[in-house]
Amino acid sequence: MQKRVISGIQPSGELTLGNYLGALRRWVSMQDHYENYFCIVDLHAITEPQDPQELRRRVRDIAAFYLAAGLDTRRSVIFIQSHIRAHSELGWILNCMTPMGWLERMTQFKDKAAKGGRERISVGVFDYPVLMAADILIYQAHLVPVGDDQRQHVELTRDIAIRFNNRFGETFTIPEAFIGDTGARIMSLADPTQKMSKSTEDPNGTITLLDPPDLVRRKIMRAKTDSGSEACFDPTRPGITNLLEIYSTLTGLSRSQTEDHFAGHGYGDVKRELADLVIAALEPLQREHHRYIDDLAALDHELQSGSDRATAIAERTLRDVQEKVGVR
Ligand code: AQP
Repeated sequence: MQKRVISGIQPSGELTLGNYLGALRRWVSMQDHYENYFCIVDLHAITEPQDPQELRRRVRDIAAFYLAAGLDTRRSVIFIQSHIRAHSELGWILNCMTPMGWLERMTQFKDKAAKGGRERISVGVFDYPVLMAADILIYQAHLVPVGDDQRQHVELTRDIAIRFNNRFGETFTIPEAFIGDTGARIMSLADPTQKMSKSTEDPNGTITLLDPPDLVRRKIMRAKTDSGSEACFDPTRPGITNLLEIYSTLTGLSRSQTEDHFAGHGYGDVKRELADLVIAALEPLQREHHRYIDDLAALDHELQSGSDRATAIAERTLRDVQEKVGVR
């Protein structure tokens, strides 16, 4: 029996090169080896204010990118989280069994609370790891491919599942985070100490998957680097390290092969070559994306059939949990 995999992306902004290298491209490469569930987690996106029209547009836009990147609906179940009501229902039950202290320890919550202030951020931001646990546990997933920033949330999911199983008997598969060696964390081009993010305030730091070639080139050529000149991976030089990381992820070269490739070349050469590489990688992705967006009826049909397949599994787990807890 193949192991089951689940992962998702929030429609909280335009997809970035970080989402592509850290998530999408990895999912595509895993597709043949697992039973795959990939969703667009719109209920997570609304933990921050979203424009409703824009949110609906982005959900389809991301679905089109899933398909454009090579996810194949014959091998992967692709669906929208909010279409499967069982996620929210299981989320509530798990809420009732998760200590607040566990959530207060989540680094992402602490960062957001520090930036936004506890009076401003929503309960959803605090509670989102529990909904994420429901997203994973409801499919009895074995593996969760995520970037390393999500490792802590998968650990929490395991803790919640173990606690539930101990109290009510074997119910949930205990999942594991599946973190890649490269592409695990692509950093902002403007501030390489920060993750490249969809919802970033500085657009120069982020390459979005729909950026035209001239914009990609401009952003990479202006990427912040340090005062050194040698192109090598060095944690004290996050700017050049990030550019080399993107290069090695896209080419499949190891870190030392990447350093050998650029031996004797300055930062300008790295940037020029990287810009060519990123533009070439985005070109087919953008072409395919347009093709899916041009036929929204077909896209919606694929999403509906994904929802039907996901619902069948999710309802089975939910029913079992409800019976064990005594609410059915
Ligand atoms: N910079 C990144 N490098 C590698 N992987 C990344 N991922 C995101 N950014 C990078 C991976 O993409 C998947 C989707 O994540 P998400 O949408 O649930 O939220 P996120 O991790 O918070 O992504 P963003 O782009 O940073 O969104 P915002 O700005 O809304 O917070 C995950 O597998 C993630 O690891």
